[in-house]
Amino acid sequence: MDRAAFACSTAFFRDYSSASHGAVSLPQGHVDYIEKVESFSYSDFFRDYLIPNHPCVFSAKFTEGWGSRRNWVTRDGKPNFDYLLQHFGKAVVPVANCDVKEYNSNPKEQIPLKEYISYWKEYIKKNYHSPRGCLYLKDWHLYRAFPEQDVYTTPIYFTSDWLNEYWDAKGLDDYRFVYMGPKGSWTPFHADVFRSYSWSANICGKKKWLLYPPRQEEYLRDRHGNLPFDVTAPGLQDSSVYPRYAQSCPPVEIIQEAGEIVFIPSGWHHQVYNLEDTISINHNWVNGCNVAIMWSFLQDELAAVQREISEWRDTMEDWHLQCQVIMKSCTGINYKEFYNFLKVIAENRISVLNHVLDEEASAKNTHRAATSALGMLHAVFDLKRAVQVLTSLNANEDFKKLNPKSLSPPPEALLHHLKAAIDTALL
Ligand SMILES: O=C(O)CCC(=O)C(=O)O
Ligand SMILES: [Fe+2]
Repeated sequence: MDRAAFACSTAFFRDYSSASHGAVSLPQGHVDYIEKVESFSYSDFFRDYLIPNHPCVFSAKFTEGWGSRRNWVTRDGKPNFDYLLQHFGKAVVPVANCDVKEYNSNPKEQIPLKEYISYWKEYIKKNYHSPRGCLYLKDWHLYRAFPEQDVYTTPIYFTSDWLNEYWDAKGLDDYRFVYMGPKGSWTPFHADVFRSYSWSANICGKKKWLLYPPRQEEYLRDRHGNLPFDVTAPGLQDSSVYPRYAQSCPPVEIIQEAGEIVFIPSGWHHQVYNLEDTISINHNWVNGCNVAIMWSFLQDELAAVQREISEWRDTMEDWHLQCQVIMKSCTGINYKEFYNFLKVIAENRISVLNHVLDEEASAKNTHRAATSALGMLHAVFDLKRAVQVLTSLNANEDFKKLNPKSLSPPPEALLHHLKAAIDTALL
């Protein structure tokens, strides 16, 4: 991370001890547009969007230097199929069929990119029709498959990213994706994995986003408590099926043009349309600002599993463990892994602090000492937020049932270690 970008305010990371949890009062339909790169610092983003959990749109100036914007797009702003074929043709990519509903999603298959691009060309030629339906390439881990390609660099605003830091270290997964789809392809109503933030940049094309602030989705549930697949479906007007729909506010609407980046806050449900042939790059990420939202989501997920198998609670000896197994397979993470996630991030931050303190001790000039201090503030902020969530996790009755003392290190010892590191850093 470019430490100079934290230069705005040294008090910055200390002043947000209570997470906002997404209580939002946006002026109806208004989303800020960030025009200029030079006058928008990391601190501005942190204060005005990350902490309050508000969406915003970055102008195309923020993606101007990206290789994908130069190479993946033709002069007339369309996807450059030849370039994509040449560089990635052999890749096998996940493709969803937008015309078919399977539970609350679209069925997916894996096909070679080469095949997807021939389909896409043919689809355009046949005036956006195909017997195969409207296919949308989504959630392709392009960066993981082609890390050496000059595609994009993550803007500094999105680089405090615990999710990818943790899963990169495990070497198994990441949350960095490419989407490509013809005009008319779309993503059904959802909130992102673990209630993470998302940023999404259009390499070419145009998207329409419909966003609902946290808790608005409660008005969109049907009488069984299920969320809609398509929030624009006329069926939502039927109050015998969607009893609270009349009380819901209209969504915040964003039209995102080529080159622009949309910031989707934590826990905001959304539905997305490609208004033209569109390619986008997106990351999901969690950091000290929304990790409490992730933790509260995980508690809701466990409660849902517990309700689901409540009838076996008294007869199954390892019922609590079974709930964790099911949670892991449905949600992608369980309580022990969440503990490990917080531990890995917190230990990484302690290494930063130790490194900074060593550097400071040997710093020969004030400039070096000052930049060290800025990196340190962010590390201390992260540590404080990790301590808050770990404290809540450690006090949680379901977590206590999982024999936490057997964890390495046990939570009490880890918390003690982290608090001592914070105190030393602030001395
Ligand atoms: O672009 C899309 O179709 C969906 C993207 C999305 O849901 C996200 O970035 O969170
Ligand atoms: Fe999303």
